[in-house]
Amino acid sequence: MPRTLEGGLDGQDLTLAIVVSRFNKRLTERLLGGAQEALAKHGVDPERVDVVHVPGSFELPLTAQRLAETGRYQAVVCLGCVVRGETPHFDYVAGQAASGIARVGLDTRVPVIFGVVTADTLQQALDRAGGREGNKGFDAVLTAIEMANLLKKLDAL
Ligand code: INI
Repeated sequence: MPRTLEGGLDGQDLTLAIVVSRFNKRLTERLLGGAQEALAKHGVDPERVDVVHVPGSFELPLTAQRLAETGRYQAVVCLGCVVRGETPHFDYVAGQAASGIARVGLDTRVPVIFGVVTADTLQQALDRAGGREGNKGFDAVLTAIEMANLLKKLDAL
């Protein structure tokens, strides 16, 4: 029988960081609210969570890198919102945020979670930030918990 390895969603004993962008604050506040809901639902001690605010999504990777390098956190969650209709910078900001976040995870070996809403319209963004399509901040925290637990197991192999 092959063995199966999975992280699970028990957040006890995890220390996490959340980096949240202030750009599109109306939306990112909702993502942060969803993230906090998921932390509480899955037993993460609020005393073991640090929330760091940055100006925009472009600043998420560098900040996540510094946090991951401390060795203090089992995962870092990045929250932001980039709306295509609102900015000619969309491809630069969203692309750099996505590739930077992926690189920081690989370079530091700490799960760095992409909780950035990239949407074509404001309505689409609202739908994904606590509207009819759920809350990407909530989902990002679930991913962080699962990956932190999974990597703990892989470290013990
Ligand atoms: N930052 C975002 O998080 N979302 C955006 O939609 C956005 N727009 O529209 O440009 C945005 N720009 C700011 C950027 O993230 C940086 O803070 C800025 O360029 C300074 O480095």
